[in-house]
Amino acid sequence: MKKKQVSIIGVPMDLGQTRRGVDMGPSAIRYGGLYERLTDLGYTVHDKGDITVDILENAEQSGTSNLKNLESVTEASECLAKKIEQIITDGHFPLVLGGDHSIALGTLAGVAKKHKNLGVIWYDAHGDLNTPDTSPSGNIHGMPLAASIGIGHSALINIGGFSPKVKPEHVVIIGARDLDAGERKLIKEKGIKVYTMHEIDRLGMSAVMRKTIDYLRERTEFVHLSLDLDGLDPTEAPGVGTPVAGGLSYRESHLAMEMLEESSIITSAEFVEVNPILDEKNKTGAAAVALIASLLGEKLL
Ligand code: 6HN
Ligand code: MN
Ligand code: MN
Ligand code: MN
Repeated sequence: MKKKQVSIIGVPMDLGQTRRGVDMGPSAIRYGGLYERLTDLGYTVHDKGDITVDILENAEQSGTSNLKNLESVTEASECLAKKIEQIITDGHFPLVLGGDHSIALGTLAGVAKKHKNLGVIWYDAHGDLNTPDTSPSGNIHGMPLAASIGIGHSALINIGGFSPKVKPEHVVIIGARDLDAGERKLIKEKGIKVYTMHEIDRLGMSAVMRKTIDYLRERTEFVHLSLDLDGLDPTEAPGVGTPVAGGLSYRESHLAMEMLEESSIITSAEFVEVNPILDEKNKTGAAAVALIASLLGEKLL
């Protein structure tokens, strides 16, 4: 039997927001023992290293929009998209390590180029559905999901040379608890499925994941998981730049990964927003590793 192949790619990106240190996220996840954890599961692991991202000191500021570091983010996204495309062409599972959530622009461009009829699970405290007009911050990490459904700044929408990457009705957001006014409006207008913390508390994570899996199975052929560590509660994942209280527990997140693994629907994944400067002894990096291992088949027994 052919061994399962995973290709890892790190994106040391901190230009989509303003808390420095998240560019060290890929290293923190690697130091958490990712390679060994995956080889122990029987995977052949190809760590492709990190893509090159401008440092803040050298990032160009064109001043033509309110988006911070737009040129540098766009450039890194184009580069990431090409790498992801190649990984999928090679028949490997793409696993992207962030880096702030703006990197999803590039990941989804690469994935969507190869995988038509794509679904997306956005596991996050936030919707990341802002546009230049609705963003309270000008931070691009609050915009990648909007751009991926085709809404927002043209430079972000057109990464990879096509738009949209995913249809709004093929997106499921899980864990939301901090949505800006413009994001709420967009969710209603576009009919995006959202399981906020309210629904998760009422229904339980098991039911939410069952519904999510059924929903995407009926509508899509491939599913990308974009997991922002701030979806977890800050007590269990303190190393994130935009923490929001009242989040998903480590146990709920673990169950979610196990259910996704059992369902076999996930065809690519990214784990983002790990900021080791804000972390406590790499707790968040270690949580990311454990969740990745569960997603890729690690069992308790
Ligand atoms: N993230 N909604 C806020 C903004 O600035 O647009 C926060 C975004 C956080 C984004 O955590 O990936
Ligand atoms: Mn996010
Ligand atoms: Mn977030
Ligand atoms: Mn907010």
